[in-house]
Parts: sequence; C-alpha cells; structure tokens
Amino acid sequence: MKILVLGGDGFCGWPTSLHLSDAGHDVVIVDNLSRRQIDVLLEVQSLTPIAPLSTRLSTWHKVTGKKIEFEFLDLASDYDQLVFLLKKHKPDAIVHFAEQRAAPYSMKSPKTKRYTVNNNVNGTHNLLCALVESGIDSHVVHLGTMGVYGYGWSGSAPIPEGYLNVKVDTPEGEISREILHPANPGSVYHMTKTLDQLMFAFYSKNDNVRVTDLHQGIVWGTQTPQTELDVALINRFDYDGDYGTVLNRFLMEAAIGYPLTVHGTGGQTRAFIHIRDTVRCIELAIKNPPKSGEKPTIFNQVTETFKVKDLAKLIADMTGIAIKNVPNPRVEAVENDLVVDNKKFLALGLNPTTLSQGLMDEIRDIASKYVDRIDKTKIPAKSKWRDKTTK
Ligand code: NAD
Ligand code: USQ
Repeated sequence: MKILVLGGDGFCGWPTSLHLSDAGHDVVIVDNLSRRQIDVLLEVQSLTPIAPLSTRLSTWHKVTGKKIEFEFLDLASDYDQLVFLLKKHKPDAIVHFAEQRAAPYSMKSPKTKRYTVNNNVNGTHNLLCALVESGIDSHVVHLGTMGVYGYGWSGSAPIPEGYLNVKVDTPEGEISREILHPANPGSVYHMTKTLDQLMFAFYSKNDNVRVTDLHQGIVWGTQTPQTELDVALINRFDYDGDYGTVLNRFLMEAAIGYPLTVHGTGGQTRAFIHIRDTVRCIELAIKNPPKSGEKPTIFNQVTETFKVKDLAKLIADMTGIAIKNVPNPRVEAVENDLVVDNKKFLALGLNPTTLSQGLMDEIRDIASKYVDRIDKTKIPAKSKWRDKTTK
C-alpha cells in the first residue's frame, strides 16, 4: 500500500513509518518538523540523540535497502500544497499524527493554547477538506486520545470503544440510540481531539470519508525492532516537564536518582501502551478499514491501566529511588478509577507488551545510557492549568 504518515518524524510517527516500510508498504513522511523547533524554543532536547531526518532516512535506506520519501509541509496552513500532494501520491491510507500533543504545553500560555487549537483543528480539517477536493479515497487513521472521554466518570462501567448506547424518553416511549461517547476533555490539547472526532463524524456522514480514530493511552518505551537497527534510527524520548509523559519521566528519574515526581496523591488512573504495540495497532487498523459511508471506526488503543502512585511504587521498589509527592500543577480528579474496553484490537490479534516485561530494560538501555544529556532544571512540570489569580 502507499501510505502517507503525517507527523512521521515524531515519537510515534517515526517508529510507525519504519514498521510500515519494513512490512513492505510504500511510505511517505509528511512533517513540518515543528516538534524539533519547539525543543529549541523550550531549550530542551530528547534524552536520546535523534539524528536529523535526512540522516534517519538515508540510514534506513543503507540498513534495509528500503526508501522512505519526505515531504516538508505544514498541515495546518499549506492547504493547496496538501491537495497537490494527495493527487501526486494517491495514498491508500493516511496515518495522521501531526498535532501538538502535550497537554502541559497546551496549557502554558495564551500563545500555546491558541497555537494548539489552530494547529490541531486546522490540520485535521485541512486533511478532510483536501481529501474531498482531490477526490482521493484514502483511509484516514487518526491518533486520538483516551482523554476525549475524561477518565472514568462512568465508574466501574468500561469505557466503550467510541460509541455509547443510550435510552431516550420520548412521548411515544423509550427509544435506544447509539451516540458518540460524551466528550470530557481535561486540557486544551485534549479538547482539540474531541473537536477532531466531531469533524470525522461530519465528513464520514457527508462525504463518505473513511476514518479510523484510535483513542490511544499514554505511550511508554522508546525503541522498536526497526529503530534499534542503527543508532541513527533511534526514537525520541521526551523527559521534560512539558512533553515528558509520566512513565517515561519516572524511568528517567530512576536512572539519575531523582525522586519520582508524583503529582498530588498520585490517585489518577491512566491507560498505557508500549510504543511497540502502538505501531502494531496502527498496522492492524490500516488492514481493517471501514467501508465507504460507514461512521468512523473507533478503537481504544490501550493495553493496561495503572494508578500513577502504583507506577511510582513499582519503579521505587525495583530501583530503590524515593517518591516525592509534588503539588499537582493540573486541574484533575484527585482520585479516579478507569476501566477501558479494548476488545477490538485483541480480537484482531494484538498480543500486548505488559509493563513488567520492559521496565528494567528501558532504564538500562535508554535512560541510564543517556543520563549525561539530562538537564535537571527541565524536569519540574511548571505549566499550571489555572493562573494563580483565577479560581
Ligand atoms: P510528537 O510531537 O512527537 O510528533 C508529532 C509530529 O507531528 C512531529 O514530528 C511534528 O513536527 C509534526 N507536526 C505537528 N504539527 C504539524 C503540522 N501542522 N504539520 C506537519 N507536521 C506537524 O507526538 P507523538 O507523541 O508522536 O504523538 C503523535 C500523535 O499521537 C499525536 O496526535 C498525539 O496526540 C497522539 N498520542 C500520543 C500519545 C503519547 O503518549 N505520545 C498518546 C496518545 C495519543
Ligand atoms: N503526572 C505525574 N507526574 C509527572 C507527570 C505526570 O504524576 O511527572 C501525572 C499527571 O498529573 C496525569 C498523569 O500523570 O495525571 C498523566 O500525565 P502525562 O503527562 O503522562 O499524560 P497526558 O498529559 O494525559 O498526555 C499524554 C500524551 C498525550 C496523550 C495522552 C493519552 O502527551 O498526547 O493524548 O497521554 S491519555 O492520558 O490517555 O489521554
């Protein structure tokens, strides 16, 4: 298949591009390299030494003989170029990762809030609009988030895969309906993902665009079999207070003996998936597209759920590192339970990597190896959800 990977230079996009290329697909990466630019602005760098994209691509060619093309394009603003690109490549599938994905960064300032909305909402809408204008019938596989649902407001009822069956009282009696699960975002970033899913619902209904929306949990780990083939193929690892996600931050902190930064009580339960499973799920989604005219297919792309404090305890027990409960910069529930239905990927053959299998390897092979690259001043999470002057 011909596959465009939008955001193919990023943490999930790079290993996915290699995985799909390795599986024999003809892959084209589309990216504006904004993630690398944000690192420059934040004066931080990936814990792992990531190579420039041209080096990544030439190394992949040298090591495997396979070619991945690159198109530099800003999805949120280069609309005419996008239409041209779709007509040129006529992709069978488009994997859409190209969004600003950090909740803390999205809450940092009015500027980053507006950037996140403009970038993410315009990017997704441009893609859908350009597909209709170009007449190209590609299957869009979008990376959404578990955070569109909120985290566990339905108590012990598992969060379904996208749609909820509800009963509606009418004068003629009760009727049953299937609706998109109510949106309950916890940050400006998560809000953009709830807007994405409305755009998908509209464009699939109105224009028969075929969409799969993957509501993914927090991705942990770094490497896949393909990124391990050469050091120039290494994946990025974000550890800073804006882009570092909780489990990878704890692994980095354990490697340098920095007390594990648990926000508040650590009673927040979240869903997780290893990067190796992310790339497999995306391939499974590409192989199982919805039919033209069908509503978007939604998968919950998660393999396990954990409370933050239990993750910290697990790593503290393994390494002897202390835990430090720091004031929570976010507005979020002090404690929540989270039960998630993930039957669809399991039914398609996903064999999940569990946390216990990879934690120590990750500390040894990645976090400890690159400790010299860590700037400790970048570890604290400083982006606050609410200004001190507001209630
Ligand atoms: P990332 O920031 O590492 O990668 C995103 C890539 O998209 C970057 O290479 C960036 O340069 C590019 N990009 C951003 N805006 C663009 C634009 N307007 N035009 C072209 N390229 C653009 O993020 P990631 O961790 O790889 O996440 C990828 C997707 O998966 C995101 O949409 C994110 O919301 C979703 N997701 C990530 C996680 C996670 O834990 N990392 C979990 C759930 C969902
Ligand atoms: N947390 C800590 N200590 C830390 C960092 C985070 O206790 O040092 C806590 C946070 O307060 C939060 C939880 O850990 O309760 C998760 O935070 P996170 O930064 O790991 O994850 P989040 O902000 O939810 O975002 C990440 C990705 C995002 C993706 C989302 C999936 O950055 O792109 O959409 O995970 S999900 O969480 O399932 O919505």
